[in-house]
Amino acid sequence: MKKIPLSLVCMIGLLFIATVCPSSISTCDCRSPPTKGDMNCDEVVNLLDINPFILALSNPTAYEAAYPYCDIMNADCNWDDVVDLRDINPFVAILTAP
Ligand SMILES: [Ca+2]
Ligand SMILES: [Ca+2]
Repeated sequence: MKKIPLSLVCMIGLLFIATVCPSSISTCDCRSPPTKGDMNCDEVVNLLDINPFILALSNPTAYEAAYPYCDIMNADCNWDDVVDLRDINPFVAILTAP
């Protein structure tokens, strides 16, 4: 995935957790851009994402309470705009990708 410079993303107001944006830019409102499978928003997909992924599928409200700065749509690993059981296999594929 192509990375967009943080300063650009902040300027167009799309993004990011406010604390990572330069203080001179006030339009950040901000969630991290989607990284499919990154369910705890640490910008990597690894074993630590399994439990939050399961939580997102089984109890979206609890997921959003536990990870308020994460986008639950990171669990939409098959890109069909729905978080459901069909995302499990693509999630596993992302998790196990070299
Ligand atoms: Ca993660
Ligand atoms: Ca999906």
